[in-house]
Amino acid sequence: MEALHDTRGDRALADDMAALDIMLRIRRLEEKITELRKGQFIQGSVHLCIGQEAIYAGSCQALSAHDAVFSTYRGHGWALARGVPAEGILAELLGRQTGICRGRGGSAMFSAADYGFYGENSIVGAGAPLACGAALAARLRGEQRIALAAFGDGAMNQGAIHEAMNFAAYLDLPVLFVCENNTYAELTPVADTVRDADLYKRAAAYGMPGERIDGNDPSAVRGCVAYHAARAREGRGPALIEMMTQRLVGHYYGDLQGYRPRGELAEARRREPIVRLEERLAAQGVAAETLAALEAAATAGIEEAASAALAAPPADAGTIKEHLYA
Ligand SMILES: Cc1ncc(C[n+]2csc(CCOP(=O)(O)OP(=O)(O)O)c2C)c(N)n1
Ligand SMILES: [Mg+2]
Repeated sequence: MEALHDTRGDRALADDMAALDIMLRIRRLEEKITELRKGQFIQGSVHLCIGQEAIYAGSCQALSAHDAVFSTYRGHGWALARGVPAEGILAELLGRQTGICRGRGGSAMFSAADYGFYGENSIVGAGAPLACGAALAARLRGEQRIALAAFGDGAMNQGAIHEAMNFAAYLDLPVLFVCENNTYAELTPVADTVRDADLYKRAAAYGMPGERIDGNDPSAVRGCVAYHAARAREGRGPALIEMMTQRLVGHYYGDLQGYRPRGELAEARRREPIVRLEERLAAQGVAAETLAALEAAATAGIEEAASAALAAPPADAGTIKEHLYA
């Protein structure tokens, strides 16, 4: 690509271009899921991550293939950023045999351990103790892996999150606690539920580093996760990273968002991660045609994945009792 030159150096620009590619593919995936849900090809509740893409792109760029990521029900973006094929994700949501969990997990509960994506979770806060388990297992086996537990601002008030943070800090476990602060827990603003909305400060109470970063800037996310991941790999313990962002859609598909103050969404769209990164790259000399080509490739890739997923056979009801533990 002719435009990979800027004052920050080729490496940073190449990383930003790669981040944009991931973010665009997540955005197109979520838009396609919206369309398929609207058309009732996808059933049940769907939680979209539109607006929060920089968190997934930047974080996953800083992780290694063997690290374990645990997300919430809002996990499609994490999965794609970990390298799970879009076709497998779409087929999963469509309940097809070719789904990444053969249609058993659906939108909110699929996993893909082969890609270092240890799954979504519909129980708010429940991924964090699981991440501690993965980190402890890695330590006991002498592996260099770290675990990343992603959860929302609302989850910060769940008991399981406090227990996990204390446990990880006390044992110096290699866990990154990533709080995706989109400022809402369902329909409730986080500021209405806590005395101190600087959530990252809670890290101090557990004796681990905590910081708040711009979660709409993939390079800020990448740098921060790389720093804390390296620290965790050296045996220096966990960290809490509060990533500020905003979802540009409802809590779930169908949410009318009447709880948002007037103008909030318009303002959020002005600082949304894809527009911002494209503006920055253009200012750094990346040609408009290069950016347009990246967008077109993302759209074409998701269209192709959706066509293949829709053409796949439905999940086989005869196998419903497989992989059950009771
Ligand atoms: C233990 C538990 N309590 C309540 C719920 C219902 N619930 C689903 S999503 C949600 C809000 C979570 O907000 P946040 O942690 O900020 O994540 P976001 O949805 O914003 O990504 C709640 C309360 C749940 N699924 N699990
Ligand atoms: Mg939230």
